[in-house]
Amino acid sequence: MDVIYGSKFDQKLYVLRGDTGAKIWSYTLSHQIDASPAVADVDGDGVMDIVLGDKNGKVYALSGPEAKNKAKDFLLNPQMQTGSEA
Ligand SMILES: [Ca+2]
Repeated sequence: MDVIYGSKFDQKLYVLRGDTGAKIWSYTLSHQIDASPAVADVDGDGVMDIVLGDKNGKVYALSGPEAKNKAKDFLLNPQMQTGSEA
């Protein structure tokens, strides 16, 4: 089993090999991660995805092993956004 965790310190989500602890991939969010990531197949393509939110109110849905190419983000509540991104 692999390990998924979000770091408050460098704003990154990490996916690590469960047997060795080696990094498989990471993804940098625009703000601090302030909640545990959830795993589910949200787009129904048969590949598990990772869903997590950042401190600025953005929710990210990252597609399994190709997260860097398929990363999508959207605002859960635009009124919570305080940064310059829109
Ligand atoms: Ca999927």
